[in-house]
Amino acid sequence: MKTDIVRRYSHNPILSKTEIPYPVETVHNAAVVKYGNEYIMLFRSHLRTGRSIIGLARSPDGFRFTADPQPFLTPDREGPFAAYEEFGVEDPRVTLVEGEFIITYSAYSRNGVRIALAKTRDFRRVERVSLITEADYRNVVIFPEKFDGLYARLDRPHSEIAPWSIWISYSPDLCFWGQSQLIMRPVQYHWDEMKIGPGAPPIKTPQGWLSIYHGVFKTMDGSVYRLGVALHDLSDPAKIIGVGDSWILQPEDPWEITGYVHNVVFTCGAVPEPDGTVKLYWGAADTVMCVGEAYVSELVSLCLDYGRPAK
Ligand code: BMA
Repeated sequence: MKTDIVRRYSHNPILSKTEIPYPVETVHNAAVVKYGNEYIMLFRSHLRTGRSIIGLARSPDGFRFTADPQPFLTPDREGPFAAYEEFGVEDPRVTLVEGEFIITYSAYSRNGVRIALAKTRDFRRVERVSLITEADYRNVVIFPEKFDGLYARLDRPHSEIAPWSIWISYSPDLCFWGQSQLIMRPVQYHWDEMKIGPGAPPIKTPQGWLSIYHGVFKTMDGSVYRLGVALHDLSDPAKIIGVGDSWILQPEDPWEITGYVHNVVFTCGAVPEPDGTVKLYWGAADTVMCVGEAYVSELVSLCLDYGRPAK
């Protein structure tokens, strides 16, 4: 029996390579936001070179998406971003802050993986702003509100010494970031013991900021990517109020278990709805996009009632 707190949409997967009007091999790890009367999805696709680009799809209801005829963001060929996007652009996240959609994505190159930040107001013109990390950072999500006048982000540096943990940093202008602190670690012999990383940009709830993150567990058959939840203090997001002990989603459907990378559910976006539900989007096996629904209050309860330590 499936007891997931996230109820999968019955017509998953909702977007795959056959529906994209230009040649791609995968459709996964997508950000989704509401803009006007539409849901906008920015999705990652592998090309046949093995490198990735970012496409855009639109939907009237958050379930049925149609891709635009052209990709949305491909590696820059000149200018300051070009040297860092040579191997591709991956895993976008989008947050609406003060009327602007802020996009973060992984920029891959021979110099490592960095996070680039871009802005758009209309999902037609996009302006690259800054490369906001040095090498070996991934999974940057921006909070939708500022704290004491500063933007805040969660991210996940790579480190061979410390476990791969979630950090917070702040910025006055989206370019310069600091006051970094480690706020959440993987827990040993737990479903997230190998590494954790921010997933969807945090969602405001009366009890705190709800963060949906991914956790990885190493098995004899490779790594398994699952999703979990954490709750951050409303006025001080560096403070974690609770972390759910159990995962909220794990690979179960055939397209989650088998694909480009087996046993992966990976989120870059979730859309809270006025009725108290959230639409959660995830890339399945790095191959197709899926959606499910959950009650925000149930995810919050999981953090508060069945917690594991944050650190
Ligand atoms: C991570 C990233 C994600 C990917 C996941 C599973 O390290 O590369 O983009 O979805 O692995 O392959």
